[in-house]
Amino acid sequence: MATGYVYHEVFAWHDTGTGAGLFASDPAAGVQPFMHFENADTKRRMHELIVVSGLIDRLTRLRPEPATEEDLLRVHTPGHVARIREESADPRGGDAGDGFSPFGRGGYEIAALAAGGMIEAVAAVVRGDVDNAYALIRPPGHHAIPSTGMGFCVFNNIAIAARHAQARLGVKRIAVVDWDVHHGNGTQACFWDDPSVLTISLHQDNNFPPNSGAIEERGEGAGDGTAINVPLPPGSGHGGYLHAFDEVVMPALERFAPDLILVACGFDASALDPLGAQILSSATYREMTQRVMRAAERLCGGRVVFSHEGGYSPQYVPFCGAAVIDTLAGGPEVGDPFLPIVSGFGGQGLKEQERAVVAEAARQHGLITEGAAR
Ligand code: 3YP
Ligand code: ZN
Repeated sequence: MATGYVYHEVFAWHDTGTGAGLFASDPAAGVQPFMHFENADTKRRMHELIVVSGLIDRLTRLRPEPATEEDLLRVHTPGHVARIREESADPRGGDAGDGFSPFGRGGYEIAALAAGGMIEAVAAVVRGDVDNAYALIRPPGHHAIPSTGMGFCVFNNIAIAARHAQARLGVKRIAVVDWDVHHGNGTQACFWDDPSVLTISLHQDNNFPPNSGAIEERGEGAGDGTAINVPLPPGSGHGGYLHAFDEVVMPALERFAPDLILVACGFDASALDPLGAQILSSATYREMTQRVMRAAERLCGGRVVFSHEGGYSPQYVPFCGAAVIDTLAGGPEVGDPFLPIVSGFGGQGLKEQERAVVAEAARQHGLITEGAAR
């Protein structure tokens, strides 16, 4: 049992500036400078916990190489890649595309290294060097569409790694499970009409992007039915998310029969996150990881690769992230001091409105399970 791990210190040098969370400061409008939500702290602190807890000694360290232009262009338009490269050369930096995804000078190289980190994690698993892998990369990727970045994402790391795997590593069918609290719109768009890639997004109903990720979004043409969306109501917890796994994610994976599973692993559905309104604990992330591993073992020789996405609690992301990687590496060995508090929050049980959304998503995709039939 070997688990690959990608991290590079330069990921913390991706400079999102001193805005007020989302916006540039603007004293005249009363907007004080502070830190961008997507600053280095959550990821750097997660890496430090992985080292200090000793979890690092159970992992196989993988070295990221920058994604090549050829890799980027399998997913993104030449215009997008060129614009990011040009703005990245400007000492003032630029923006990934929507005005609240700033990057500093050299942002192109760091974003290319993030995508390349995910490529290396996938390649190590496909080569059989490791059984599974976690890419702790920054900037994130799941909102980036072919023509632009958005939502703090510059390049779509998962889509780039998936296309690399298909073009270079002989992988055919790929399933993406996205449990970031925001809709995985970019990944969905990259494979919208492509039946070789299944995208499943569990997200908070209509959070970000606006009006994105409805149950009715299901892919088109040859890809009809290969995009699955489960927009869970705010306040969803342990019971709601695991129910979505049992009734939608697991049967959908089983039916699709992928050769490789990728996870868009955000931690912004945690109870302590400033950008989400869900209440997950590290125990939920542990159990979702176990379920994905079980599906991968049944369907594709255990081949599963995690790509870090959002998650904005500097205190809690490290423990949720360590729980996922610990599980991939055969744990439980790493603890979570927040768990007694967070797992005791009201609303962790499955609620009727969550059951209804999950049932509707399962119905939309013809996924009838024992649980639903009861
Ligand atoms: C982008 C702008 C407002 C919410 C924000 C979401 C970024 C994220 O974590 N996406 O997964
Ligand atoms: Zn997110």
